[in-house]
Amino acid sequence: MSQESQTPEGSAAQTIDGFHLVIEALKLNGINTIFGLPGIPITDLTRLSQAAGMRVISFRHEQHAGNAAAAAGFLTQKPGICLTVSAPGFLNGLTALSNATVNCFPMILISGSSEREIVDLQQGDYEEMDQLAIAKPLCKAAYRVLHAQDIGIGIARAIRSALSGRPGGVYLDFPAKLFSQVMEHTAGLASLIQVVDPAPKQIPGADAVHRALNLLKNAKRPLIILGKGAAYAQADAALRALVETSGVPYLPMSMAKGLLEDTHALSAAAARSYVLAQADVVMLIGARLNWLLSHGKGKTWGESGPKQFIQIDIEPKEIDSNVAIAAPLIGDIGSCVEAMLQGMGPNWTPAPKEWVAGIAERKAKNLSKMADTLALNPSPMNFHSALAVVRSIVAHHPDITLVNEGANTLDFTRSIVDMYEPRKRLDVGTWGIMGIGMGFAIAAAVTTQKPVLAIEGDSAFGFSGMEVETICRYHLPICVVVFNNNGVYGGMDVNQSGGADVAPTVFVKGARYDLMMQAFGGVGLNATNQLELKAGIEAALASGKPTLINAVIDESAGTESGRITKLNPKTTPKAPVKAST
Ligand code: ADP
Ligand code: TZD
Repeated sequence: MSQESQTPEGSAAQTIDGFHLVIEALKLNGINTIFGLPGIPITDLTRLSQAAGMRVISFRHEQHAGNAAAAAGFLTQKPGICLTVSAPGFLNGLTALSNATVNCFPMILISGSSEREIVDLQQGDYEEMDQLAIAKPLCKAAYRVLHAQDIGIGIARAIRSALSGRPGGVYLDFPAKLFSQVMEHTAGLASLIQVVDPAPKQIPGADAVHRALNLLKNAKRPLIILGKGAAYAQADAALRALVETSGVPYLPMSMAKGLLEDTHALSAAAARSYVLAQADVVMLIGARLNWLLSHGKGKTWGESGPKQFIQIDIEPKEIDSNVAIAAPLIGDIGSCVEAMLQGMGPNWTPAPKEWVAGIAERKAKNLSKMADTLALNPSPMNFHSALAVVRSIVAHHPDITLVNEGANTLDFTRSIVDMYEPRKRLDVGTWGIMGIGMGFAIAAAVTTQKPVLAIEGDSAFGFSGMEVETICRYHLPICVVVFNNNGVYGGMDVNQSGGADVAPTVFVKGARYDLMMQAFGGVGLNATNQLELKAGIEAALASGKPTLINAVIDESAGTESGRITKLNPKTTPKAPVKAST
């Protein structure tokens, strides 16, 4: 780790270089995993990090390394690290950094960069790019370190920026020259910083708690909405106590599923439209009123009369972003929920019985309808019949992580597959982005060391499919199930020009994604019915071997854009249009 060099006086002195300062700074802050892709100028950083005892997961494309870092940040409350080369590698990682920031996941993208003097004069260096300037608007904070003695400060700033307040993505720019700079060993180590209390508790004001409790107390039809901020906060016991003490029905947003088991009596997920339309007081906990909640207004929310909102969030600017928030509670979710519980005391009157009973009635009706559909066993499989298998497997293995992307594959999985434990569902998040699949799955396998099941649309899988090699290389217990319906949303679209090319949404029919996993020594299976699918997933969970199951799904089963069809601008010509010649 250290090397000898000659001091000006000629005596030997121990030195430490930039590479080792970076490694020691990360380790000092409890960061022991790097997701990245080697190349100039960071190849030695990956190699030396491994030599220093860190886990280095080397990917085939930086976007997936970045997604893995983001998911690791979400799961562990420590910023996930993504390490890339300059210009193109940096840009590949930037999509993930930006996505992490939008999702409020803490991560740090560390990219090597070319020489400042040449970049700033635009003299055409190897992979020349002003990376810092490009990263700045797309993440929470961005810093560049030019001198070895500032590596400790740079990494400390990055960690604190990623974790404090609303979590997010941070960019750290390390020009190539930094790595070979040396410092005297003791001074070098002394320059590193162990960040103290990077995500300090933020206690809400007593008046704000009082205001929120008053609103909740007087509600006739109260509703709690749990978002992925609540999952991130790891205040699981307090959240359960709040729901159960208040007796208020709750809706989990996608990645908050499992904070309380989806089978909980107070879950209103199976009566979502009803509760959103009917509730009179809505308490948002770590959830934003963005497009996923129809911005808190309009038909979804009933238009029957003004609702009043309580919002728990760490970011003050989030309040009143879409509609008026009657009772904002600014603070970390753990502290806010504890304060609410304390204010409620032991004699709190639970939510009105009629409201809870009305929801239970609707839930029962909807769930029995769903059970009828899930009981069907069509050939070929459709989304429901394939997911009936997944649903039952997750019920028997509640501790596996479920990664999920696609359109129909996403929407149906979210509503059909119950989750039972916190932070076990990772998906496309706030942007609805395709390509998170393998990166998130790898992060979950590496951080939880438990099996992961990735339920992937065939289009969605394609974005990160090459990472099956990474999965095989690190022997990760990941079972990927590709819902293969021959295209984006389905395989039935036709070329409206009548030309020879297939329609833009159609893929090669009958493709065998399972062979991709076999190519790298993993298990590949083709499943054409429920029994084969069930046997394949169960074998994968039992063996822990990297597995890819090509689940053949009826190509006409999906709808375009899944459940967000209304966001899709569309004109459908009545008859095929002849191509102009
Ligand atoms: P969802 O998509 O599940 O509805 P969002 O990503 O829209 O969730 O919202 C997450 C919210 O949680 C963000 O507004 C973020 O500021 C907030 N948040 C994240 N971590 C915490 C925390 N520890 N305490 C309070 N709020 C948090
Ligand atoms: N590119 C990126 C990065 N994100 C996106 N969301 C899209 C493109 C557009 N898109 C969707 O919103 S869903 C989807 C795309 C391409 C794939 C849907 O097809 P699928 O799933 O095969 O994954 P289903 O289950 O067959 O619908």
